[in-house]
Amino acid sequence: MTEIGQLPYSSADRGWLRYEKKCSAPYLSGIVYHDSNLGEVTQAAIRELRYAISQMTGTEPTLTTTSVNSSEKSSLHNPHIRLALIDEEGLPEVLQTKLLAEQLEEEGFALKSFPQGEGETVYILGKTEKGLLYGTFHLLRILQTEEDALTELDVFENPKNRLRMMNHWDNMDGSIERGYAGQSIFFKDNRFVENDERIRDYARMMASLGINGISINNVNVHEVETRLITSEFLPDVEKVAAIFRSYGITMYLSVNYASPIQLGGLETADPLDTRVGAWWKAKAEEVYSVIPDFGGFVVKADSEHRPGPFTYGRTHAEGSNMLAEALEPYGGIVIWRCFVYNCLQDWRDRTTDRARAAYDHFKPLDGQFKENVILQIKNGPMDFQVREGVSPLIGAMPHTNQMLEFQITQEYTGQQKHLCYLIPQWKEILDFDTYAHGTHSEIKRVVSGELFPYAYSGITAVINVGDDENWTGHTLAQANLYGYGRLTWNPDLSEEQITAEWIHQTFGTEPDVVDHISSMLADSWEIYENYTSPLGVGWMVNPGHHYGPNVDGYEYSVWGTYHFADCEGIGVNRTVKDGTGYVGQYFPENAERYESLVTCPDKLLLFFHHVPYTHKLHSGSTVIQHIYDTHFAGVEGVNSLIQNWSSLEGKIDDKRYSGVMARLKHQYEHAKEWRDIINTYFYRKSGIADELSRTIY
Ligand code: GCV
Repeated sequence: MTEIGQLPYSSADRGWLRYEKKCSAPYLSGIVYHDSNLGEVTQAAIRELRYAISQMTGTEPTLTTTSVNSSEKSSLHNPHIRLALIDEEGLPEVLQTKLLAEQLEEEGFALKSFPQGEGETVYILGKTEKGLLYGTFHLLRILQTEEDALTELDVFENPKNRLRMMNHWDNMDGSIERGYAGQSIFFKDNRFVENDERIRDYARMMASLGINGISINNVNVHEVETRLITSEFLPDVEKVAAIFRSYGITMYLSVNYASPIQLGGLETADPLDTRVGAWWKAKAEEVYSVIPDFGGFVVKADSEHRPGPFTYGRTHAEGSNMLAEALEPYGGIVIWRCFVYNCLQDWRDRTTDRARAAYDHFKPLDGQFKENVILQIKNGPMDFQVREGVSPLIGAMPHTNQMLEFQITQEYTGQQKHLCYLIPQWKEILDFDTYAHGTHSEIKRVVSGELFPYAYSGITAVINVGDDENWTGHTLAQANLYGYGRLTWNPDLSEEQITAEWIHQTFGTEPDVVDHISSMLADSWEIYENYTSPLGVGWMVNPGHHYGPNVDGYEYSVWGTYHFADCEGIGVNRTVKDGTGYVGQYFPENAERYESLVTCPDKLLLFFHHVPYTHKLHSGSTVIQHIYDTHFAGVEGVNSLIQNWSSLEGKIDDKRYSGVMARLKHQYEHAKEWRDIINTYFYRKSGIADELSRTIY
């Protein structure tokens, strides 16, 4: 029998794969599989099942193949878990249904239970080995989360998104751009790490959520990372790719658009120069000779000083198509980021607007991209703010593949020192109706490829993981990673379900623990927004590292601000009537709503309008009073997070309890600093006193 191998790999925190809830269903005593399915992905599934069952029951399950000799056959008559492909010989007739054959997709799975011996046998069914892996993790999730899910299992799931990816911003020196949880798990001292145990654990965690693609290096590709696609590093990339491959995850790399110059000795990277195209074709051949199932390239071009086709007067369609041609023979794709803007633009000229940039650059190119190019679009037009409008580019290009980019790493949302649960934000974005094709043109339907017949589409995110023992710095920030993965599989899952699943698997099912952590997570985005970022104004952070309050902290020059506050008022006028015109990039239903002060939601008021401090909100409060009130409320909110968490002392292991508590205490002090700096600034700017006469300076 093939050696399946043992878990766990590393000594890091087990995240949501702890399997601490005890279970005793008879079928947990054995695992049965068919020899011919035993590829490495099925082995990963069996390894996980065996480990999880030992944790849950205290006993190792037996492993049996369906081709066993007669002496071992008896175990096939007892209840067990059986992994089976739907076209496998010997599958009970009742499972050979039309539904399964026709509706189960490549990565989908079904879980079915049938009476057998003194209990029930559970079938994990897939069309492919990946289906078996995802079905396995789903079964384990059910066992860890639901009270009485041990009998009559009848589950059928296909993923809603084809691409379910992670983007790392890891540098080969070991640092992580916008990383808040230690150093890279892939790189150290400009080489790959030698010990790959963390990578293996990470691959398991990601596969448990259905993630199927990873790009391991920063989109800002420096000199050393440019060499990842050379013989110097490709064998190492393949070693890591092999780990992910065994968990059904495909490897991608971020590449430097100027590679033909830096690596190839050409004097140009002009996409229309035949030497450049030929160089990339040869490079693709080399990459695929080492990594035959390589996914493709992620590209940040013409953005924040990165090279790109603009240097040669070429469009982004011309730039990306040239790369796509090189990858096409191997089935590879180009993931082309739309975060393209002029970071040195002069903000004193109030008709230019960074928010317009992605749409202005890309919308006119709709239909000009090759089929294996996908545009990767950040959820908002600015940059992962606490709150901003949704990118109007999403849904605006029916003839061009699109995917959505979220940021799990908390660059602007407290850097994993503050608690900020992002699932509610992402749900709002995914559920946002673009009206791109009538009503019900939600973002989730655009990026799942339901709305327009995209060849490729999906969701990706900048990951919040590093080599900290608990992966994410703040233990509760693991919930963002978990929830992100679950939403990429099924964006219709509710916030409540995701939260409950994560807590049950991570902290157990005791009602007190579940209630307190649920409410902490549910409240945390609003609390953070309250003391940092009123009414969609965003970005009042220190330039560079983006942590802590700095109301006028404009990134690229001394004279800019992101909010245009003066003694009369605040906010960016993005209207069509007399502003930057950005509002006009939305489909009419949304454009009309945002254009008018009467219908623009309070939460985005200052993102779309410049108004006097005395402007009355729909809530009845004035802008200035809202700023004061929310900043006081925000600090109170952090206090309530601390009270909630304190009540769990003794119910959570000391290590995780005290780690979280230390972060909450820091958050409380920092929230006070935010409150005082912002309130003082706006009191001085406006000269209007707080109606409640609280101390604000
Ligand atoms: C990787 C923001 C971040 C940068 C990041 C960039 C991007 O500007 O601050 O660190 O660079 O977004 O998404 O490319």
